[in-house]
Amino acid sequence: YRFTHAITRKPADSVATGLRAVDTGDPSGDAFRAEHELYVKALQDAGLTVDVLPQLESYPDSCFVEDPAFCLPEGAIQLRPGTASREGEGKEIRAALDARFDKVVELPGSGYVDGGDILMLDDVILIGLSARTNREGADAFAQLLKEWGYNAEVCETPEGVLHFKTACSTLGEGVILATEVMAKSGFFGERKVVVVPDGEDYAANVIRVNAVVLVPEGYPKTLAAIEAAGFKTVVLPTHEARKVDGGLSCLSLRF
Ligand code: CIR
Repeated sequence: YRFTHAITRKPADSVATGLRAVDTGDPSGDAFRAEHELYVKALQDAGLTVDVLPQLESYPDSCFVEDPAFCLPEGAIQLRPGTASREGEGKEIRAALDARFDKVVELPGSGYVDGGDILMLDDVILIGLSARTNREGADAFAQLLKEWGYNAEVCETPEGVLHFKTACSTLGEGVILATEVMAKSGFFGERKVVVVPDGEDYAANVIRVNAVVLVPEGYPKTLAAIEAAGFKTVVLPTHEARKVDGGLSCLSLRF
């Protein structure tokens, strides 16, 4: 599958107050925007037309555009992020979705789904229940996907993992990258899994964009494992995003 477009949003200065499980210091808006520019450039180099939405100070976590929407060739789904400070981000991204898709629908019902909990595999879309994605939201989303002709399955994100995709990614050609805990979960059946080497769990969140896999800087063992599995890589700094539990996938919607 070839992506042609991405939607991103410039990090705001308010990202300094972004949500995080463990405080390792506040990210700086300036430093984050510098890393974000490299990220946008890497998507462009991979062949994508990239929309960069303006920074949105009223939503500190709004640069993580993966969470309020999900995009498929058939259309886009406006989601309802499952934490109070982010719930309104679905409405904020709606116009950008409408500009790129003929069909845009809102997640039916009143449940919650964060895009970070949705993993697209070749033959199934996995939806992880988490502190952000609840049963009502996941079931409504799965139902919608079925109506669109997709196979969807709801599973439990392992304890202590923010989003399902914090701990796993699609590398392409049917191969998954996953932390050891996620690899042992049984969610992936007989599929080929590259396990993230010890101590590098953060690097489980990578993105395959056309010919390359974007990998966070500072995880040499994971980088080597991905390359050994036959994938071409591009390394990007994510030091500011990491301070607020963000990674490479969270920073864009790709379609
Ligand atoms: C949050 O807690 O919502 C943000 N600080 C980080 C969101 C990361 N998004 C993702 O994993 N999809």
